[in-house]
Amino acid sequence: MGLNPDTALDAYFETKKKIIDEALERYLPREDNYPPVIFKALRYSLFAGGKRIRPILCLAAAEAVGGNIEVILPVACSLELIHTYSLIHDDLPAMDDDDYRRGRLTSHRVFGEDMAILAGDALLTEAFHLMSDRNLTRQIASEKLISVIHDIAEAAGYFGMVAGQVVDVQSEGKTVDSEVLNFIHTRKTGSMIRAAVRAGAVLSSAGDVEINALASYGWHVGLAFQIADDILNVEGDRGMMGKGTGSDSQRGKVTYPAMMGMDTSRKRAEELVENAISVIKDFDHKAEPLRMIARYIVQRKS
Ligand code: GRG
Repeated sequence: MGLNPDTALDAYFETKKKIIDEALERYLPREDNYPPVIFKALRYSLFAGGKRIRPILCLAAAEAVGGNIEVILPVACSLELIHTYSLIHDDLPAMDDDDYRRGRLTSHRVFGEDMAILAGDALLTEAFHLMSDRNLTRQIASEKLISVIHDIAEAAGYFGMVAGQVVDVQSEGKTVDSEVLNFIHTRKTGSMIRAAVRAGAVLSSAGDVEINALASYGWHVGLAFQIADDILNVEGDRGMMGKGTGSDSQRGKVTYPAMMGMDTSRKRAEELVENAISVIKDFDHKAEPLRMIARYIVQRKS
């Protein structure tokens, strides 16, 4: 009997999310540390109901090559710390100026701009602290761990997520070509997703062919993820998304639907997902979660 893909994926997400949430809870200092406001602020955003897609992809890539997910949990969780920092800063008045995220007031609306900036800074810094923790360096060969930390730093930094964000901000209200659009999407969102998948493979001692295939899978689903995000910003359900829709068009953001229309955007996202599945076609049943996640990325409602 075949598995019902929706039920199988829901169960997979639920199991992995629990593992990640419990690990984050263990790694992050409690709110009664001094000064409490910073711990309150970073926990407020970190435990606000995010989907945990980046750490889940990291663990799914590890499983696809027979890796041990317990060992790599700190790296998977670090990806969520970096992601949460980027959302806090992205919501600031100087950036997207959003009041709601994940159905709750944004960090700066609750803790003030100063604390929101610092909570983002603390999360970004803690990610690298956690990835270089002695417990991890004892269990993973240092050249593999350093290669992953290096790749994640590049994906988050001025050649990755920050570069995408800079061009995104600078392009608001302007007419740009598809090269600029793809630069924004592949850097702002795609680079961290690709790095998440690659990290799971490298830390599980995959061979070069497998690592390259999984990194390519990550690149394809990363771009598809941002196109799906653009589509949801136009026609998503406000309740399910936990934030308002239509903000991209109000701000004159460079998006797939604005540049190519809905139908072409949907087709492009589906094509990327098919390509992602195709580059891992030689992997066995252990890569099934990666295939399901790729399909979910364009069908998701939040
Ligand atoms: C350095 C000041 C400063 C700011 C940096 C780099 C940056 C700000 C922002 C990154 C850009 C960004 C937020 C891209 C959006 C990516 C995206 C699709 C976010 C939504 O991700 P989901 O759907 O969110 O995984 P959840 O809520 O599920 O975690």
